[in-house]
Amino acid sequence: MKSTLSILASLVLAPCAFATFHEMQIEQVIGGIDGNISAQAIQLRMRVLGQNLVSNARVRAWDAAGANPVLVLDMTTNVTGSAAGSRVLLATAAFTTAVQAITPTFAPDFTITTPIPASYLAAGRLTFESDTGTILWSLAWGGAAYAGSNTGAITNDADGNYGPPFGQTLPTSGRQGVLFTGLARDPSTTNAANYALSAVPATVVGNSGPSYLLGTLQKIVVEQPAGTNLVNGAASVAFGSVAPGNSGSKSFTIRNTGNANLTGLGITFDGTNAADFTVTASPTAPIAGPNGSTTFTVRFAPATAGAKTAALHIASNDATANPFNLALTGTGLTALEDWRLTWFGTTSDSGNAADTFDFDNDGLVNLIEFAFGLNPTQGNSLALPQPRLIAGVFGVTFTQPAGVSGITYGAEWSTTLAAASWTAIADTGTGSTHTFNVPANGNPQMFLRYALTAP
Ligand SMILES: [Ca+2]
Ligand SMILES: [Ca+2]
Ligand SMILES: [Ca+2]
Ligand SMILES: [Ca+2]
Repeated sequence: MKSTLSILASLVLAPCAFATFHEMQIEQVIGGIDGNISAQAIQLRMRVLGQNLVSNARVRAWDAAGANPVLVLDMTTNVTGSAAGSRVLLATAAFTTAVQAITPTFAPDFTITTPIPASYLAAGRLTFESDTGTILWSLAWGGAAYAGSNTGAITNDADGNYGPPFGQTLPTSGRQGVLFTGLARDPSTTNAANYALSAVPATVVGNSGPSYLLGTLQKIVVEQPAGTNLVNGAASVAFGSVAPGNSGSKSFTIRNTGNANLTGLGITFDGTNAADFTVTASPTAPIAGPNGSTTFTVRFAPATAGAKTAALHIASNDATANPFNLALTGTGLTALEDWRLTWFGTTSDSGNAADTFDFDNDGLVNLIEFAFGLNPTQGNSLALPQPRLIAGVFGVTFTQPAGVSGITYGAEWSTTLAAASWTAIADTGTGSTHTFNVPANGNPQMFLRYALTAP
């Protein structure tokens, strides 16, 4: 008789190899979505196999004093998945609607009809219990603001005390929850040590297995100008024409339309003329979602004249657009093109702006007007440096005007003006000073003409 009793006792105390519901964690609690506190979810997780008989269990919520329990849900059916680590997902209809907006196939295992009361969200407690009131897991939150009991059975916590509570309130304003950080098999030690805020967006899992995101992942959108979306890998941003020594800048907006933070921003350039483009105002990360934004500025300062191209790459943690790639174009103007643009509204060597055209009929073609810093729209031929005879030397000395470049100054002399009589004179000036001198050799008359070349 004595030996029979001892066999019965060992059967009761041994770990349950048959189906039950006791070894269960409250893995995650979400108190609301985007401030909607009617959108709540509670995710349970089986510590060992065979904990699927949850019809024998219920979940209750308690206020900050550990009083006024509310029956959140009394499960009256079981779930089928019974492997270790299987989840049981309880969610309100509003929560289901919110997740279905992202993933239409989402459905929880049980629908909560009595959410955790609003006044319990700052500090309170949730208990996973048997239908007869044995507390099998406890999660209290609110830190010192929760003043109630933390005790329960020793089934899942060696000392039967789940306190101290998790240190923060239940998150309700975003898309995250309070999450058990241990493994499925792990017991409770304390709520303060075992729980943390989940990633954003949170992931929920039901008994059938699939994971559902409680929102969208970070998503980079790049705008230029603000409000105009650029297509990754296809968009090209034109910086236009920039005069020598000048620069042009454009501001870009980076927006995050996902729920998770956009981080890891980095901007690089490559391509033929990458050195002509620089970031002068950097973006600020992380960019909170949805619809957080930052800006950065790119400066185009061409070192030389001509068409310029480069590629801009924006690195981020966006899994589908990393890096985000844009083409950049611009044109570096020559001093002469910039001068044409100033006086004639065009950069091209044609029409009124043609190098060989004398727009103001003062005898000086446009190229001469440019080379000597004259006004091409106003007669001023006498402003041209005039040759002089000094101590038997005929010639001219002048300083090249500031801002004039790309011109090779030359001069020729003649005593007759006859076409074949012109002789080139060497430029003996230095730097921006040009000197063209030729011995007079007693000639009764001498003429000097300028011979300029431009690229
Ligand atoms: Ca029940
Ligand atoms: Ca404990
Ligand atoms: Ca002229
Ligand atoms: Ca003129």
